Amino acid sequence: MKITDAKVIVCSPGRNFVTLKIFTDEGIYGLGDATLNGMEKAVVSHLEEYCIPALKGKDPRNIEDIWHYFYKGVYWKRGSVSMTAVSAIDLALWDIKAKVLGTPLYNMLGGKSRNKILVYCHANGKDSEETIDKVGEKIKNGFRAVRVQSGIPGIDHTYGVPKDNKPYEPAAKGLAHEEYWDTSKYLNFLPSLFRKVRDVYGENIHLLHDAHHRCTPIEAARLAKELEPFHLFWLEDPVSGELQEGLRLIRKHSTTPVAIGEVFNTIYDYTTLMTEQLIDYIRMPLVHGGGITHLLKVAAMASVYHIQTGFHGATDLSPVNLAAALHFNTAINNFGIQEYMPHQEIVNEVFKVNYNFTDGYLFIDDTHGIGVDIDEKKAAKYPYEKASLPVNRKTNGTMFYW
Ligand code: CS2
Ligand code: MG
Repeated sequence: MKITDAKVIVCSPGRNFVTLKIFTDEGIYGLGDATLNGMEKAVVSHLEEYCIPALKGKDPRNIEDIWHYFYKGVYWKRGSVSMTAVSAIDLALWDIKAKVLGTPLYNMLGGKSRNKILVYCHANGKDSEETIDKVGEKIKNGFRAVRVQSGIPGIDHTYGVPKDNKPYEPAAKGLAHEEYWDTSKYLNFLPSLFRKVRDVYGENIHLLHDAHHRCTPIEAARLAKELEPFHLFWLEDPVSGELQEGLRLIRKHSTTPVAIGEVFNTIYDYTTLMTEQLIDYIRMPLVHGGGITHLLKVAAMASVYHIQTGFHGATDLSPVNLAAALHFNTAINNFGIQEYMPHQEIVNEVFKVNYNFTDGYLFIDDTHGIGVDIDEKKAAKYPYEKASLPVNRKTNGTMFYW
């Protein structure tokens, strides 16, 4: 079997997506998500200039060898752009192999460890009151786990809260706009929000929160300690992950579970975090973390340290990634939870999906392969529009993490 060609489909049904389509001489093709929010064209160029020419002629069944060809074979390795390209190739090859063998992808990953995938949704409001109402709405919709984000008194606009009633999409058209941040206002506000949420809804709902890389280790330790009484399912990205040993301080002060890594792209980003048991969930998604081939290795190493998966699943990860994640989550033993920000309806005009949400869980069907297809004609109706993630400054003007 040979790869005859591949192409990159860029479209923007409500937001930008990048999809790799690999063709073979047996008429079977595979899809991979190559979307990197705000940097889409960098991945397109990497795939078209460097990867696709090298893919042609290879046997698509040799997934492990091709993975290492594009990892070990590349001198300037790692990083979000190149690893998103590697991930897209990997997803497409697993899609092809499962289609050739006439089976849904999960059967190639060990078969079913579960029949349904626990998911968490987002509840966000401009203030505590609106946020608490939104949590109630999500519970009524059947969700058993809710990520809680709120506007913060004294900060004009912050991460995770839409500026208007439109679906939350952090990337805005054109160049990056600037947002402003005040960590002390955030730290002084957040525990009171979770106290109110617990007072209203009690303990029988999983609550999560995303600190979005914005604390120093000691600030994160304070936050995790003060959130401890509210029994969060996890506190996400408490610090920026570059300094893995920075998370030691959080562990010293709190039993609040920690999730990190949606911006990571290889197992090497996790080695200290895992071996020193500084985290409880891995967030690194298939689309940015080396695909199925690499995440199988990451999840296996995580299982040694009682660490579970909690894959990133925001709307800027396409239905191809989400479906592949559901196959992965179906099969592995140390699955934890899956983020589920439903894509806008318009996205389903372009991507034909094989999953559905019921009563707090996602269910995937037995379509062969990953099970998602893309309608190229419909995709062409929604051309790419440059969009950028915000940049963030502290209120004293200092550039900071967004
Ligand atoms: C967030 C993301 O879902 C999350 O946990 O961190 O929404 C993130 O801000 C976006 O994916 C960035 O593109
Ligand atoms: Mg996050």
